[in-house]
Amino acid sequence: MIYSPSLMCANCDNLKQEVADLEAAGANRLHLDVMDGQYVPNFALGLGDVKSICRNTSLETELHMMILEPGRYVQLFADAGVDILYVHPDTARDPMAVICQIRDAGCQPGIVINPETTIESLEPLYDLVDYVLVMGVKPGHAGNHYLTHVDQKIVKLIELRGDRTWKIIVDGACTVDRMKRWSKQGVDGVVLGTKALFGHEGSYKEIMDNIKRECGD
Ligand code: S6P
Ligand code: MG
Repeated sequence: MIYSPSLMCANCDNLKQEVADLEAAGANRLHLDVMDGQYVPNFALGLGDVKSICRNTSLETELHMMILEPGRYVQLFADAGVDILYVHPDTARDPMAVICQIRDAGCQPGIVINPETTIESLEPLYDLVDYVLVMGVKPGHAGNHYLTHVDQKIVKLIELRGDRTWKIIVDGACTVDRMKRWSKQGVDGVVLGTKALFGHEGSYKEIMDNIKRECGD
């Protein structure tokens, strides 16, 4: 499993130390949420945070763009040092062009499936990307409640993928119980937020060790 802690849930007073602690705890990559206050009613990490995190980690970084017309900012994030860029197809006039832009900028592209978006409607895009990020919650905030119909979508998406090579990552309300199930079903990675990692008793290392014991390494 790829375990990707969401830095919007970390202690923003001390991001550099948080990054070091998450690395030492065994995180596989770092998840960076960027919001524009329009596509979703919130703001999360800023460009300065993104640059600082990329500068201070040896882990891969994945940036989740919750912004309208994200094509305008692909190069900016690539220059900031981000490795993977996720686009919500409904934010772009031409999502395929944004995916190509991401590759041309030297990053790996991913698309995001919102809870209300059907798996079938994105079929033309799957084989163009390296990652498919399935939202388990309405995007915009950490701590949102899990939408149970997503369970079925995950199973369906794994089935539809067959032996194709893009990876499936789940973002939002990833609890230990759900991660354990998804891992057995064939999900490749999860975003760790407030449900499993941040704000819990114990060090990041202790919590991550337990997650890996329960859900697989
Ligand atoms: C939500 C964002 C996510 C959250 C993360 C929070 O819009 O895309 O990446 O930061 O999922 O996790 P949790 O466990 O608090 O729901
Ligand atoms: Mg996210």
